[in-house]
Amino acid sequence: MSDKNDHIKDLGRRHFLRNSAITGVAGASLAGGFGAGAMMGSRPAEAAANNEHHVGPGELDEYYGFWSGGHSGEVRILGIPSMRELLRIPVFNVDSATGWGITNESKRVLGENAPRNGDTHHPKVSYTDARYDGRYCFINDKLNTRVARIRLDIMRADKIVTIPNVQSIHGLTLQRVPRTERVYAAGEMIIPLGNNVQHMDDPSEYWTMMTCLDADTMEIKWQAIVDGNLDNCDTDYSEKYVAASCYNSSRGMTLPEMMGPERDWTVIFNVPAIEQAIANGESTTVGDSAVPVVDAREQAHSGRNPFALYVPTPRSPHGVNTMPPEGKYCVVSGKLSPTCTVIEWSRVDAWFDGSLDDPRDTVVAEPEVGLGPLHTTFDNRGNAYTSLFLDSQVVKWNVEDAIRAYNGDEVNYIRDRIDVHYNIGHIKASLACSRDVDGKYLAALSKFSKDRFLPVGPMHAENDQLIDISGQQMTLIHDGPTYAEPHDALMIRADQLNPSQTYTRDDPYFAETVAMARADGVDLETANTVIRDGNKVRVYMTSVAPNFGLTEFRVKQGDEVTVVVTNLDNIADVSHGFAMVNHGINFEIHPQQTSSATFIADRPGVHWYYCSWFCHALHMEMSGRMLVEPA
Ligand code: RUQ
Ligand code: CUA
Repeated sequence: MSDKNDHIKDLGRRHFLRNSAITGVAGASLAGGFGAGAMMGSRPAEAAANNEHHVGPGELDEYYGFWSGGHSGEVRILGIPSMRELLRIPVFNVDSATGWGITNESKRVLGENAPRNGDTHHPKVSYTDARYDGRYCFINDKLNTRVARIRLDIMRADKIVTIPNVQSIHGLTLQRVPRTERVYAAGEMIIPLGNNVQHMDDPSEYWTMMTCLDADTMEIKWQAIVDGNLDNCDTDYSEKYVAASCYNSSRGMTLPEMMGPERDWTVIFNVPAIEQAIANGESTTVGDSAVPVVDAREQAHSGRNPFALYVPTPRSPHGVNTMPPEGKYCVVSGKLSPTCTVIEWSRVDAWFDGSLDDPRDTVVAEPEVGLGPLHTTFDNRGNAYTSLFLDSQVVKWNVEDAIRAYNGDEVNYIRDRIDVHYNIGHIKASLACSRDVDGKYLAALSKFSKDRFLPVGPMHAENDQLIDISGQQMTLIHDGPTYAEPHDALMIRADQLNPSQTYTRDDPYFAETVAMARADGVDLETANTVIRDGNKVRVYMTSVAPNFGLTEFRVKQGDEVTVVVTNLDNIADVSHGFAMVNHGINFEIHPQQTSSATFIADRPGVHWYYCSWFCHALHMEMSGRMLVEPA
């Protein structure tokens, strides 16, 4: 224990690293608050408070955390405050342990020929009345321009949609009230409309779009073409607006071109106006996609743009976060500007209804917070917390005081700063995207762990830190090393989720496999049989620890074999696996689940299959033989 504390209290080392990061942007001007921050950063922030937050063996956590898995392509569930990793949910990737990407059921979700990797950034859990309802988690794939929906009863993706007409989905957010009916997906990269090769060499013809999906069907409702590009996004607490940051308002192709302007913007889409226009038939389509598209670019409208409000925002802004619990303000974090821009949603109403003229008049504060502000989160006491990538700090500031300062009052809105290790990206406080915001914990996702953990070669762990924000001062209470590369996280209360302990036999996840069995005249719960259909062979078997219903089956070389296993065990946690040696087949079969996989039996001889999830004292013996007769 004392060893660990000595290790993390080695402040000299952290100071060295933080100061060297600042040197990189020497010359940037910073207002008051920063000096105080440097001072506060030197207090021993890692509390002896560890005990208070300790979750002992056998104790359950207070919150579920949903973490994106970045370019691992998955989503992870952590327990908070222990930061124990509870589950990895494979989404866009192939998972050796569960057979995701290998089973027929997962291939139906993924698409047969879809890419088997991805880059997950922004997990969002569905809402009813701006409170988490525990139904779905939505996640974007920046790499292959997709959006997935994960069922939170079984923790498996049930829909994956490729978004047409855009490249790279980055920002992802959800409608909050009356419930999540819409999912918003922000296209980041700009391309010619329809990727028309005629415009390949003319970047002035490159554009991107905001996409709106129906959360229930996962069909695409509409797209809106915008000026600039789209980065992060968030909705208000009505059903009206979605706001997105734009870091490439100049539509540059190179870094210097993208960094050009002092101000880019926040674009705010008027959803009812867009949907009304589509209902009136005032939309077009692009390329071969049938999705209705509206034009929200300024050039398309001679008067006031009915679809989008562009609020000038300094500079290359990044995070967009609506403040709970009422959703009065939206905070856009400045990245290359040491400021956050606070937009008041009611003034957005005023701009769209014509009672406000200057888009900048929707801005009610622009506090200077520190270097490299990326994302902002909130407590339930009127404070915002912004991640500072370059300062390697979290800064706590008061929103109403920042508004007073913007109006000319002499007031210090900075409340506290804490060092994080190192170079933080996303930040999220418990329940901070919902009405139930409770101001207890804050997850700080740091991009570099440097010296925080034992070295494991050139690839270092990331460092997800947990900060207690319940008091005046923030207290660091945990480091959590994490595998490449979570981008974002959210925490919901344990009682807001009610995951299934076993499958039910009528689960739609394997309904098509059940229908296939029915067409073969097979009752999955009793039959252990082989059906031949030309050179297609379907092998149906049950599993009950420690036995497969079939200990051998016989096929011919070249047959396409589909093995379907139904786990009749009904006790939570008695899972089996089906692994066919030398055939790359392995999948999970949890209690009451049916799973299947298809492969070619291309080599004559004896091929063993075995159970791959340790299920019983005789688990090793839970096996059988596939006998392949030569052609
Ligand atoms: S982004 S580190 Cu993909 Cu959410 Cu900001
Ligand atoms: Cu069944 Cu191991």
